[in-house]
Amino acid sequence: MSGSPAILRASRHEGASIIRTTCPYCGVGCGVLAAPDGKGGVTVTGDPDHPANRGRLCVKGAALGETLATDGRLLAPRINGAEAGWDAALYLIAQRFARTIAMHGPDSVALYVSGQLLTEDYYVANKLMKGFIGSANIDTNSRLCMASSVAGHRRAFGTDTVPGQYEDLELADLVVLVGSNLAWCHPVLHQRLLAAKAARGTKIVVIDPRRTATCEGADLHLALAPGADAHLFNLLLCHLFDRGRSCTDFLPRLTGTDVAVAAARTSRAEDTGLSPADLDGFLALWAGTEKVVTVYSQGINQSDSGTDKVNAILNCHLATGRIGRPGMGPFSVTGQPNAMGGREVGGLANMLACHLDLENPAHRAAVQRFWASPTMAERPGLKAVDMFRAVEDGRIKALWILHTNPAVSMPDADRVARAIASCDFVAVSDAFGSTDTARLAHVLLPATAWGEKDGTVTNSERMMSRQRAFLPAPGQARPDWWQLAQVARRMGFSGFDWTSPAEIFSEYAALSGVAGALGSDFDISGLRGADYEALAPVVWPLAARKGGRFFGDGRFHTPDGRGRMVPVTARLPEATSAEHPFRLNTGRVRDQWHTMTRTGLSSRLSQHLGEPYLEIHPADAARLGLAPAALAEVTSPQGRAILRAMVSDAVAPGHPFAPMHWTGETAPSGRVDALVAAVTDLVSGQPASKSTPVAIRPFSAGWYGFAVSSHDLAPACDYWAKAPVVGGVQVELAGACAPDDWADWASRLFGTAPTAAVSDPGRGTHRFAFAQDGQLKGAVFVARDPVLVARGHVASMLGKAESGALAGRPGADQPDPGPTVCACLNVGLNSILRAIAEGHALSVQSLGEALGAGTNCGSCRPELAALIHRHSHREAAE
Ligand SMILES: Nc1nc2c(c(=O)[nH]1)N[C@H]1C(S)=C(S)[C@@H](COP(=O)(O)OP(=O)(O)OC[C@H]3O[C@@H](n4cnc5c(=O)[nH]c(N)nc54)[C@H](O)[C@@H]3O)O[C@H]1N2
Ligand SMILES: Nc1nc2c(c(=O)[nH]1)N[C@H]1C(S)=C(S)[C@@H](COP(=O)(O)OP(=O)(O)OC[C@H]3O[C@@H](n4cnc5c(=O)[nH]c(N)nc54)[C@H](O)[C@@H]3O)O[C@H]1N2
Ligand code: SF4
Ligand SMILES: [Mo]
Repeated sequence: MSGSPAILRASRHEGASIIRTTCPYCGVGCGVLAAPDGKGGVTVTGDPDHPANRGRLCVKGAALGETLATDGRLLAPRINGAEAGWDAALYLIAQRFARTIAMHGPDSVALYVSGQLLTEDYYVANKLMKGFIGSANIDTNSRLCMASSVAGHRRAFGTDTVPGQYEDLELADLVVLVGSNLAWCHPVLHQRLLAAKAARGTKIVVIDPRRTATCEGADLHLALAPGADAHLFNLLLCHLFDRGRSCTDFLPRLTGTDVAVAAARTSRAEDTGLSPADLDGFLALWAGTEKVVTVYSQGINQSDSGTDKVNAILNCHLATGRIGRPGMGPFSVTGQPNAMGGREVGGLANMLACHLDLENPAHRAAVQRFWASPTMAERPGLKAVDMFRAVEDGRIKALWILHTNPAVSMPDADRVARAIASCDFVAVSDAFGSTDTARLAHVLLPATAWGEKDGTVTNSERMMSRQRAFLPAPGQARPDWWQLAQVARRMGFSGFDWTSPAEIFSEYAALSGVAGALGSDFDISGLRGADYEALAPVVWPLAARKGGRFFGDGRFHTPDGRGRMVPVTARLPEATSAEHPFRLNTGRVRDQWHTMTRTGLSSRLSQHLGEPYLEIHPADAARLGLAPAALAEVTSPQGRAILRAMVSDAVAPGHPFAPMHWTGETAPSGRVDALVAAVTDLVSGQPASKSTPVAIRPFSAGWYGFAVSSHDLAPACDYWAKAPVVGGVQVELAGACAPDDWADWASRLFGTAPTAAVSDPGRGTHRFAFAQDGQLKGAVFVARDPVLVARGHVASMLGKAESGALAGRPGADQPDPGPTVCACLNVGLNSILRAIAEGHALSVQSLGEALGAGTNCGSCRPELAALIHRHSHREAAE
């Protein structure tokens, strides 16, 4: 890999420096150039020299500069809500941990960490817990994310090793995307795939019960029955053997072939829910294409049989020898920016560092010697769901949560929040002090965030890249590694004296050399003496002879060196019940990141899908009497949520979808994990976040409202959802019972009396404006049905002349652009539909030429294609 300078002397910004760093969002791991303007602002562009993205960024990466303001940041440590010094806060954590361990043993404390920690942070957390506290009660949100892939890899390969590289998607003739919404969740990798398709005609198959934006670029969408993936890949395995498509040269490199095929024979075509034509077409295509990559993600991992599903996929690649060679292989794409780094470092409760085995005494002894540690964890610790159960029942009495928001993102989230609230002692490290989890902490530690901290991350293709600081730490914020090391030192442990991430990285690289000598594939000791500051993106294994791929030579990391075929008896998820007849699927939207603490700060990113919603099939909606844009009340045995109904045939009847992003801060009744059952995979402990049985009925709203305000609002009603707009916030509102006096209600909402009002009590509509010196500061619209106003237009009037605001829509000379589709160039749905209707847009390219839509980052191009597809057809049909 050629060395590119870490700091580019300015060309575009006179006198300023441009820093090379890596995007803090998804596992694609795009290189970023950050150009600070010296006044707190930063211009962010894609790094043309980074091999992962070659200059491209998706809309989240492109909007990074809009999320760096320090308003709302946690700037000083707090103890029980009161500001405190670092020393007091660190001492308190060390004392509470030490005391709890002395009284109740090492397993009475726990760390819950994150795949967004940098490798150096992760290394310190793991060393502290496993080597010095002597318990493996350290688990990570990667348990909710990658655990089934980790377990599947270890069963098949002997280690958790991802065989392939991104370029395999460009070299393949067939790419199968299983349970992956690549267009929204790994957008730059998706763009690379589409470019390869345009260049060489790559066939793309999407396997997802839901029609997603990813289906737009695909040749075939298999809307299989929820959870039927192992049946499908079992049928494929049988087909491969029955048609003589297995690889006779590779089979001797494998064990367990016969039992795997015998188990696969129990799967039936009808279990997949696919038509015979679609099923046969897929089997023939996969079997007949040598260069095939099967990409999979949360539709596979987040299942109560996720590990088996992973192995059902791996079995097909092993049986054909289509693994670890250019353009071939199974490819589990990681979600978080350092999910892979955390796996390398051994961040999970059942792993040791550097792909070593926690349960292997020789491995433990070697690591203990290297760390010169007093004690070592000898058995796996509690996995995330069990860890919070242990917090709930008091087995864990002191907990430290870093860089994750479990009160929102864990299944059965209300119960998890109650468990955290009931714990004797909780410390939380976060960049923000108001998250749902931070609000439950006794000690709150301010963390430096992206742009302020230094370290390394590893992306989905095992490429390690540097994240570099280009902004000063705000207030007293400190990096996570420093916080962990300081507590370790205060607990009396030695070996935590680093003064920089570079020193930690060097120690880690040295440890990987010890692991390498024990046979581990993760050996980056060659990077030990490297210039950390200038470290260019590098893929391991470092030895070039492997070409960056594993297993193509038929050598695996199992004791006998052979790959293992795993017998998979496929089963479908538990049936739904009469009481909870719908199966709730959950996941992500294009422009938000998880619990929205950062993407939720950008008004641009909040325009695309800015409110919690339930995507539900028209037949279900009709049967339930649920009108489009009405509110749905969703209940499960775990909890309740209220979500906006998005009626759409993209989902199957009985199988609605809801995004996971909203929180107590943004939409308290839109927290989807309050509904999700904490059912886990027996092997991996990963929760099944995509298949909770729920009941749905219309929320009987007595009124609906919509407000904009230049200051933050704290509504008190059954439903509200907040999103930032330029110069303020917009809030959707609803309640079961209408207040007696709307003017009084509006005054309380805004903390001041309205300056203009238009009411029609007969029709139940009320509109209030709030102005100061003639400038609009706020407005609220109330109606008996979902409020029909041009939201973007009303929001854009904030700070402008008050007159006309209560009309709720632009004058006749200004057409309403409608909800945003292209967030970069701010192009709305209505404008796009008009261009299509007027015949200006027969392709994504001509739409771009006409309106600019889709011409910047390209994240919205699949949606533009879908709109053209649907609406030009409709025009033609009408
Ligand atoms: N915009 C955005 N991008 C992100 C993130 C984000 O928050 N926002 N988060 C990152 C993280 S941490 C992760 S883990 C990744 C996740 O990336 P993905 O896994 O691609 O995203 P999800 O939306 O969770 O789920 C993928 C798909 O699985 C489908 N699915 C559900 N059940 C089944 C099933 O039984 N079988 C099959 N075949 N499919 C099923 C869902 O319909 C959904 O479309 O995204 C990363 N990228
Ligand atoms: N229903 C459902 N639930 C899911 C999923 C799903 O598909 N469906 N997906 C699961 C998956 S795959 C994942 S990965 C999880 C993600 O879930 P979480 O990890 O809980 O989500 P984030 O919002 O990314 O949380 C990161 C936290 O770290 C804080 N932070 C930002 N920068 C820093 C920093 O530098 N240091 C520290 N200490 N803190 C910082 C942020 O403010 C935020 O509070 O959600 C899981 N939950
Ligand atoms: S695809 Fe987007 S979110 Fe993912 S790393 Fe690249 S710029 Fe960041
Ligand atoms: Mo994830």
